[in-house]
Amino acid sequence: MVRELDHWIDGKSVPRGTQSAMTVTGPFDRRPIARVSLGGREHVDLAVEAARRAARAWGDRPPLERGRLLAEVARRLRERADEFVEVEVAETGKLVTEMRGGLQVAADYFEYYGGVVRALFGETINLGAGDHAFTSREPYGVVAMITPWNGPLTQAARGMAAALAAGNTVVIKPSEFTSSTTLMLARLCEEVGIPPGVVNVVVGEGPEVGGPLTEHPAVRLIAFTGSVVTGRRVAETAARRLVPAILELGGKSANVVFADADLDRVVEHALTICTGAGQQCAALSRLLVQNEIHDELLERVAQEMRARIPGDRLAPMTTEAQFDKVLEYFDVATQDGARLVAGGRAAAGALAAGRYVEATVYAEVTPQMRIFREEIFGPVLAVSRFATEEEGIELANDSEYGLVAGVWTADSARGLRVASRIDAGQVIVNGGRTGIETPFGGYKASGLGREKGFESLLHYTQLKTTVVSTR
Ligand code: TXE
Repeated sequence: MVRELDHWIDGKSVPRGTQSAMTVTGPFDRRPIARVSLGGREHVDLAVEAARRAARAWGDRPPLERGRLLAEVARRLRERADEFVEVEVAETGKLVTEMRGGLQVAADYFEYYGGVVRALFGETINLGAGDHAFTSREPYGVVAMITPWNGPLTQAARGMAAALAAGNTVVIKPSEFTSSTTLMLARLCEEVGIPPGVVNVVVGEGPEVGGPLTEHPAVRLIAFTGSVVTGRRVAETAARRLVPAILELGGKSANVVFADADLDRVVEHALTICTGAGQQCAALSRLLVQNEIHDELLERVAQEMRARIPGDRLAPMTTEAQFDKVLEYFDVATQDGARLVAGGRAAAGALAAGRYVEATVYAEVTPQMRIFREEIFGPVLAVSRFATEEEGIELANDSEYGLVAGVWTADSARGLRVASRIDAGQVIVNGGRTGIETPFGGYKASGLGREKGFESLLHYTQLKTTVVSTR
């Protein structure tokens, strides 16, 4: 079935009319799956205007009321899980099991922010008798959100839930390749009673929709998830307009494994590079291994990676451009002299109809090689070796990025010591579990600001200080 996707503005679907549309082909067999309206400035203007009109009333509602509506979004998302999962899998190529988990996470965001917004308080500041000073957290008004194609539903839910809980209204531009579940989510918000104009979706391509959206004078905050190149462009616009921007960009995250680590757990965790076929910003794509255990760990990881058969336990690349990009990196790795240990090719046979690549491992990867430095966004592990703790930390930090890092050691003092020295927004020691409660975001080129956790709610509000004379 080819889905027809139109904008959702002010509680209504905006028919395409004579407007042009783009055909999206699916990751499993490259057959057409959707026709997406190619929006432009006029749709952005309509959507932002609707969001601006809705902002005052929505921001004035008691947090309790907004929270209850968001909790209802969570409940209905779970109720309609199969439908959302099916559509998201068709567009992204994710494994059904992965997306079932993703659906729960999306619902959790609405539940969490719908509840925690009731604990969003200001402070009173003691200036002595005669003056009463207090702070309050106010919404910005219209928030622009731009999301990518690797986790369309969870990424939309993550920003929307926090922004809406805090009393903002939103205009979202999803990736042109994966717009369906964002549109479904916007309709669902309407169904539970969130007023028209509070959530708007404009579909289409980056420069034509994302550009005018970030430029729009009524947009007071921009939340962007995507590449560093586009993130920089968005940040430049935000700087010129003097509006804040939350940027969640890419990563080349290091997983640092010391000789005393529990290798069974390391192997299992290292395989998370295959989640979403490695198309995740948080992927631990550099495996840095202490010399003593290097050969053993490399062999064990490579063996498991070879067992990740594409189509069965490994998803395809979502877009054709991403498929081409990964294949290009296979050539780059060979030219740079990395040693191929597993994979390194597109999947052959019947799977060649889809955008499948093999789970891939390169060894003897050095900091001079491009696969050490550049985000591939595929199921590709770059393995390097180190001798001392100091060297491990240095290698981990030898990156333009700083989103996530892993540390594995039986020595908990060393775990904490190394975690404190690594330049990353989130460090996971011995496979510690993260949740929607744990703030997430980058150091260095991996971004600005934080998503998730209570911290995110603060980002979606601005602080006002009020001082009253009681003299
Ligand atoms: O990203 P873009 P692409 C990385 C990953 C991937 C690479 C390229 O390495 O291989 O980026 O992906 C919109 N103004 N990540 O090219 O272009 C676009 O329509 C405003 C990491 O797909 O950044 C989409 O909605 N918006 C990442 C969104 O930006 C513009 C997730 C992201 O697309 C725009 C995705 C413009 N001028 C890719 N141009 C992560 N952090 O998880 C495009 N867009």
